[in-house]
Order: sequence, then C-alpha cells, then structure tokens
Amino acid sequence: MSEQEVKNLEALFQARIDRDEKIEPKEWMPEKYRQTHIRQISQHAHSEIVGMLPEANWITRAPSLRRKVALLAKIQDEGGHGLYLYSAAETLGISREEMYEQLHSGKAKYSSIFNYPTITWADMGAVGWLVDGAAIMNQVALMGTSYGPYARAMVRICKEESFHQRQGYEILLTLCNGTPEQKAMAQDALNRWWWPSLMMFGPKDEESPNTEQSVKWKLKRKTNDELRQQFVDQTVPQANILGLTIPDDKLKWNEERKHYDFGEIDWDEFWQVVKGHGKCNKQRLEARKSAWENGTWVRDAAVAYAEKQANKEEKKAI
Ligand code: FAQ
Repeated sequence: MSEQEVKNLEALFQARIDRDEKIEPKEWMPEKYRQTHIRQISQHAHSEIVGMLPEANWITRAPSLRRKVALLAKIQDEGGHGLYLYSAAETLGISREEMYEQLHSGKAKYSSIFNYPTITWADMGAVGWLVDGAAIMNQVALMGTSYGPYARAMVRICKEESFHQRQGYEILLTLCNGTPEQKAMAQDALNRWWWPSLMMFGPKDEESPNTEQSVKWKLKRKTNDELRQQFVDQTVPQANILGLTIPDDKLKWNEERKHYDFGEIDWDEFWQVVKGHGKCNKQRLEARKSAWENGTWVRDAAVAYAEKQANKEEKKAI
C-alpha cells in the first residue's frame, strides 16, 4: 500500500471515530491504534488478576462467613474481568501466552495500586470503596471507548465493580459505627490507601505521553486529571458520611471551580512503584509466575482432552 493510500485510510478511520462508530476486530485500523489498545487492554487485564492477590490474603481471615462469601465472590469476579479483557485483547491479534509472558518478564505494567500490602481487615473496606471506586470512575468512561470488544466488556465489568465498591463501603460503615478501635482501623486504612488511589489515574495530563492520541482515538474518553478530579469530588462526601478524615490538609471545596482542590501527589513514590520498587511488586509477580508454572499440568490436560475430542469427532465423520 502506498503512503498516500495509508493516509486516506487513516483519514476515513478517524472520521468513523469522530462519528462515534465502534471499530470491530476484523476491520482495518492503524497499526498504532492496534498496538496501543493491546497495551492498555492487556495491562488492564493484568491489573485484574494481580488485583486478586491483595484481597486473597483476607479470605481465610474474614471476620464472618457472610464477609468471606462476599469477598470470595468479589475476587472471582476479578478473575472473570481479567478473562473478558484478555479475550478482548486477543481479538487484536496477540495470544494470551504472549500477554502472560509480558507480565511475567516485567515488560507489561499492571496498576501501581496492587503493590501495596493489605495489613488489616479495614483494608478490604478501603480497597472496595477507594480502589474499586477509582476503577469504576475510569471504566464508566471506557464504556464509550471506540473499540467494540473493549467497550462491551466494560458494561458488564462496571455492573460488577459497583457491587464491589458498595461492599467495601459497607465494611467501612460497619467499622466506623463500631468500637473506637474499629473506627481507628478504618481511619488508618484510609490514611494508607487515599494517595495510592489517586495515583491509579496515572501521571498528570501534561506528563502523560499517551493521553493526547488516546483521546483522539476515543480510547480514553476522559483524561487522567479529569477522572482524578471526578473521583475526589465523589469521594469526599462519602468520607464525611463515614466520619473519617481524608489525609490531605490542602483538600478544600473551591466554590469558583465547583470542585475540590487537593494536595500534590508524591509522583516520586508513584514512579518508584511503577518501576518495580513498591512494597509488594516482587511478591505479586512471583505469585503470578508460580500460578502459571503450577498450572502447566492443567493446561496440558485441557489440550490433551480437546485433541482427544477432536479425534473422536473426526472418526465419527469418516
Ligand atoms: N500503574 O500516558 P499514560 C481495577 C503507566 S482495574 C501503573 O497516562 P495511559 C479493578 C502507563 O501504562 C485498574 N502504570 O498512560 C480492581 C504508561 O506506561 P506504558 C486498572 C501506570 O495508558 C479493583 C505510563 O505510565 N485499570 O482496579 C499507571 O494513557 C480492586 C504513562 O501513563 C485500568 O487499567 C498506574 N496507575 O493511561 C481489581 C484501566 N498509570 O504503558 C481488584 C484502563 C499510568 O506506556 C481489586 N487503563 N501508568 O509503558 C487506563 O485507563 C489507562 O491505561 C491509565 C493510564 C489511565 C491507567
């Protein structure tokens, strides 16, 4: 194809996006569009399955059967979200093995938030309320993303995430209405999870190399800073209901902007965690790698079974 022909196709492609048409797997797309979607969708998928690990720590320690059942269901949902997302990424021509390899080798990222430890039961509340809350904020916008399979996966994921967010909030509400020690535990969890939750939205817009193009392609419907602000505005009143204090002395309603102003994020901490130097990066990657290795026999058995079934079908056909 000549350079001019590619340019014409790109212009037609952008016009489709501007008309809010969905792009489907077998249709022509610029190579960069394909690559950037593989990057974001697979990293999103990795975040879901790595995100199961901090909560798994509490399955055996949940304070009641009811709490254990809800936590188990939430973690299973996250595994499911990973599967929808890996499937969506596969439609762009990358195999699941390649994506896992990128995760295990450290080439692909996953959300920084999952490199923090979950040290008390209140952390299960904070993860649901803040981490799922931040994830939904981002994912509701992604329901309108231009790539069809990603947008459709988001619809179901958002419904489930909203249950996750509520169950987390309810854990904290219970603790905040409990003993002074329980309330202190909830406050301590908020103190530790607040800033890392704000980091989930990614670097500031002016330092985000991917935002401009991704907004143009409607992969991103809102920028990192827009979503972060929306999250702060939504979450402050929820903290007030809990009677908890957000650990930011610069947090203040700005009547002119009709938004909360908030303090500066520690970007050095963010990049340290992204680069692999957070408290749990090593532990999380080792858990994923050993799950992959320990699952080899299951994958081998599944392939052997599928081959056996295919042979049977073939014999029947003869
Ligand atoms: N952590 O240019 P940008 C969940 C990287 S799901 C690590 O702004 P982009 C469910 C970024 O990849 C949570 N790395 O990048 C759950 C890029 O590096 P690259 C995950 C980060 O893609 C809840 C570089 O920095 N959600 O929580 C982070 O335009 C509870 C420059 O950044 C999604 O993945 C970070 N926080 O915007 C599960 C949503 N931020 O790839 C269990 C989909 C940025 O060029 C329990 N993803 N980086 O090497 C997105 O919306 C976007 O990818 C952003 C980043 C907004 C995350």
